[in-house]
Amino acid sequence: MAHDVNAGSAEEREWAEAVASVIAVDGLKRADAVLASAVEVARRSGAKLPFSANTAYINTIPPDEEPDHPGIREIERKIRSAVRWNAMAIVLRANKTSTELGGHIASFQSAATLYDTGFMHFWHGADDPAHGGDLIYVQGHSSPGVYARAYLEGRLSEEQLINFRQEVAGKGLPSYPHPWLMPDFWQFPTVSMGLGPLMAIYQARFLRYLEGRGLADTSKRKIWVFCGDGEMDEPESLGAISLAGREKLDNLIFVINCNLQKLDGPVRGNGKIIQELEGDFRGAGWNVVKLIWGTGWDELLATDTTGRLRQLMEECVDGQYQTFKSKDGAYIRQHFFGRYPETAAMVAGWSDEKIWSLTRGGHDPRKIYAAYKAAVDHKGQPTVILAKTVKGYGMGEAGEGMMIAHQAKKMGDKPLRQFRDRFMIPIKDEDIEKLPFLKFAEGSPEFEYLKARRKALGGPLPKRREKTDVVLDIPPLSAFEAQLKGSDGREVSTTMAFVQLLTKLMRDKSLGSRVVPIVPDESRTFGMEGMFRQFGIFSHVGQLYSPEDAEQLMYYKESTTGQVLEEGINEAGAFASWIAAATSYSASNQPMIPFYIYYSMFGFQRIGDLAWAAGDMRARGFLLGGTSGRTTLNGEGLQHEDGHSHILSATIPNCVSYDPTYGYELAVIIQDGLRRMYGAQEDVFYYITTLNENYVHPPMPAGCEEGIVKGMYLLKAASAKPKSGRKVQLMGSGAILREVIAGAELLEKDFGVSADIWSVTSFTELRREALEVERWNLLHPEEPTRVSYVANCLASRGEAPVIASTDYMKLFADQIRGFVPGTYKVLGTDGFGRSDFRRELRSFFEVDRHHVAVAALKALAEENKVPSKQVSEAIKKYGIDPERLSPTRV
Ligand SMILES: Cc1ncc(C[n+]2csc(CCOP(=O)(O)OP(=O)(O)O)c2C)c(N)n1
Ligand SMILES: [Mg+2]
Repeated sequence: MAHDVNAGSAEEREWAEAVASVIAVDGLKRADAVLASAVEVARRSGAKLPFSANTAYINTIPPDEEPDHPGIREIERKIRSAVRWNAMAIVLRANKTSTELGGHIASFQSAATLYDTGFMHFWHGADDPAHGGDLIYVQGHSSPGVYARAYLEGRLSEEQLINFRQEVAGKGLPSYPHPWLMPDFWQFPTVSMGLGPLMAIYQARFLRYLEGRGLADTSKRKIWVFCGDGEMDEPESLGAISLAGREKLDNLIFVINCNLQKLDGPVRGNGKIIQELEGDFRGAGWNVVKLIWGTGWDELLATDTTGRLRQLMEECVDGQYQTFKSKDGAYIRQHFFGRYPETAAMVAGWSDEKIWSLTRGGHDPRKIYAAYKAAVDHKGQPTVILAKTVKGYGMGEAGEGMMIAHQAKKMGDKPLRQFRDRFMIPIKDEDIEKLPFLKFAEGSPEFEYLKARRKALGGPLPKRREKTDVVLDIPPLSAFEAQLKGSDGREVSTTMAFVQLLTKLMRDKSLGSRVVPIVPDESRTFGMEGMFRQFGIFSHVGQLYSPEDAEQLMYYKESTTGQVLEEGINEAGAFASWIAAATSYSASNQPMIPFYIYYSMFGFQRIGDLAWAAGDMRARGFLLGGTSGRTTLNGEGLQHEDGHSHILSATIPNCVSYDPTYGYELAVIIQDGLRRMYGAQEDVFYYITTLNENYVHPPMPAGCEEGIVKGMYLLKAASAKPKSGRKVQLMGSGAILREVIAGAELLEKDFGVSADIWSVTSFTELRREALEVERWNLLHPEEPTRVSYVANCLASRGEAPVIASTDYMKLFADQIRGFVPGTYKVLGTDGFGRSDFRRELRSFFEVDRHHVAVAALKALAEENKVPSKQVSEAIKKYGIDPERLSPTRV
């Protein structure tokens, strides 16, 4: 509207006048329709239309389309003021003696009314089974505001508020939303910026999947996501918005709190974050609701016949808007309205106070209600609400609109009093310093109103379900007979064994429909294309084309009831999908069994922070690191060959990881995982590496199930009676176990050394158990000493040096060093990968049969059981160049 109708040629003026008169007489909607049809004529004729992704810098919903706010406004104001006060007091009290604990005041103060309106009027709890409950992703560092409200509702105690950020004694509250630390309260960990928006988009899509698959009615549920405007800088925040638009996720609502500031300073000091985000989201197919100005501005805009005020609003950049709100009414009169005579005249009769009291949209309950209502009613698109607010709203000189707002955790006496006065908080002067928490007595109108609102909306929020009450029958191990009996002489990979096992599980009567195979465009890599036709690929529109391979048995079938989630080349999105499925037992009371299979190299190191969040969220499901092993995925080279995903998985406390060699090991591990996660409902998830190397799989030896699960079992006992101590114990995992077996043969044949062979399915689990034992011994010095499983296994075979070789960095097998009795030598694939034949790579990384044999002889030489000369002989015999550079240096 900043257009001057008097500019341009006579013809242009005529058109502009005509548009202005349609707006004046019939309103904006009519003008939109008239222009849209005129523009369509031009577009069809090939006219180069000017492109703009933006609408004017005013509210999307005009005042005459705002519904009435249905709440009792005065009671709501009192409640909101108490929430504001308590949220601030939580942080101030925690930081009274020192600022060691930290915390944030300014973010929630800018968003208080945005949350309040949701809690009071929109967000459904899960207590009403006919609804199912909305899912709210709270901005991480706004948590004090959510605690403050839960306290008023009687859900948290004063002691808990006092112990904000003091959790160790067990009566405190976590800094941010963490389901791990508050499992009956927080549902979604959001504080690592960008993960919340990404996870929420896939959550919204997963609810559609549950619906499409006929497992749950999720049609009434909405996903609400709160993020900061600074947070939108994260690639993860915007990375999946086109998916939400494409999939028409009208169950998804983003509320972006545009307080124009991030941590250090302005988000877009020289620009306008709301206009930028509007363009991004509109381009991605979203419904955009801009919530910029509070009610006070309506009368000014209504008299803006020249368009000067709109022009000014548009011209003014965010850095300047921030400055205005850190000053006062007089400053705004001079530096904002004063820029043009027309705008100066608009407020000439206004007091400075009246100018100061002009609010931004995100602080106006009526405008927020209108925006939320428009969002929940909107069909066919996700909605983003771009709400303009002031960071540190109400904090005055302690931080309001100031650069330091984000980290302000102290407030002086004067700003505290001003805060109290501004929000009409009933605390006397003499009490203010004590920072008492406000509470409404039971039976008071405020308390009863709070209770009644939540009751009408299906119970309290946030609230997390810890266990599902859906009982599943877990198949016995014998269900996986095909894997247990070996491959009958055929050469297959553990990946093939896995796909067979998965297919079998998908046909299981009890669990089958709950299995969710997830792939990031790698089905054919893993031989899973057979599943397309058998189980279908989920698509909300089904299949609108006839696929090229329609004539074939295993054609590319998309379907509204499809079971496979084919996420495209998108590991972060696929992982977010996995998280939604793996936590569905909690968010939807629907236990689902996701199997996400991917290139192991593009797993933890690519999406590590999401994996950490999955641990926090108590995800239950399976991750399959396919094509794993630095030397086993041989042809693909440096950026594909993974020799460290097991190091990374070991950092997540509730991630149970395995590196199996044989199909039967895989079957035992997966069956045990099903039992633990879906039978006993333990909050763990599994990471299992699989291989693309083909070899013969033996049948399962009797009695090794327990060892497979615990992390090691004796695969083969030393054959001969060892001559004068010529014995070693060899350990191996994954593909390299087979090199270890071959190494044992060389030792026997070439040097008369016999070897026990251990298949180590999990060095990580062995270490964890041993650490627990060690800790127990430390704390119980006078009790009989306990022995770890790994030490016990090795000691049971008599004293002999131990040598381990794996396809991972040495650190992997080194994990158990402290628990191995006697000499321990570790081989591993430290360094960058490269392409070659497997044989060459294993020699290069010094993990092959020859290096196993040399390391074993060296260990024996150190114990004077063989002469050192024999080690040299072996080095020579096996063609090893002792002067070659180490693989970490080339
Ligand atoms: C991945 C990540 N990087 C950095 C941070 C630290 N951090 C916490 S809040 C914040 C600024 C947030 O600004 P904004 O998103 O605008 O939120 P506001 O507080 O203004 O509402 C930063 C940098 C984080 N939590 N996560
Ligand atoms: Mg911000």
